[in-house]
Amino acid sequence: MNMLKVCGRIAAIAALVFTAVSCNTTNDSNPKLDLIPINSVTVDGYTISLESVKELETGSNDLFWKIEQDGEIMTPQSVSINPIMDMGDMMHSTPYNQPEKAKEDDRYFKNMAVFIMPGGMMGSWSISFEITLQNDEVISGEMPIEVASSWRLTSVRDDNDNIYFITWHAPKTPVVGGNDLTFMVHTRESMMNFPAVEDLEMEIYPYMDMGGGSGHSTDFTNPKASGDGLYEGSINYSMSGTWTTSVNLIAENDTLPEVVFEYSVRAE
Ligand SMILES: [Cu+2]
Repeated sequence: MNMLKVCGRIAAIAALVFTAVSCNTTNDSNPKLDLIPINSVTVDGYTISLESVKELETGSNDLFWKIEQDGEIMTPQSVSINPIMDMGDMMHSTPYNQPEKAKEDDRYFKNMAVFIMPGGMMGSWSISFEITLQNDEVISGEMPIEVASSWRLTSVRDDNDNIYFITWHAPKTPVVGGNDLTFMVHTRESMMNFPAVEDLEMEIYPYMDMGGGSGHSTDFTNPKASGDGLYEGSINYSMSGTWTTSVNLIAENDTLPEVVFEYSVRAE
């Protein structure tokens, strides 16, 4: 093969690769949203709907907000929320951020909330909202929600009784092979304020108990702080089945008591 042909071939491959990459980028910014309804309330003739990719549970949740009048979707100027758990003798909030226009689908506003307790016997959750429409009309109300218990949230306290809520943010469904691993860590400054903690060190250890006193770990990298309370590492699972991952937070050179996440890893 002469040099010209080789170069032509490389150019052709490069063009193909470039096209493939462009297509991927387009797809990634517009993934198909597969939402389920969580609840909806009607205020002053407007229907406010809360949707998510799954039933709400302890740990991190993406909340999608939609506002409709007579079946027509409205795009508000802003949506402001506040999740509250009413526990009878006290109320508290949870770590969350404010909704912004969803990149995935401009019919929705989207925010993240980490629910720190399940609803039920202990108390009930609701999200108060205030929505400013394009015509400056403000609609406000409350959205009652159910929050189920999950394995994705745990907490630990330091010697000074500061609490750290540790959320297993990703992978949502661990699978055999390489997984990007993301935790979130929040603390509690008051019952209504749960800021992200950005300056911790984190050490993890994934382990599979094979029974009979034997077990093994697998390849992993310790998560590192990447801002906004996120800690990013990886685990490459060698087998499907039940795994545990212990997490040690190191705050100001103090190693806090170990917490353990237990979950199943799917074959694919
Ligand atoms: Cu509570």
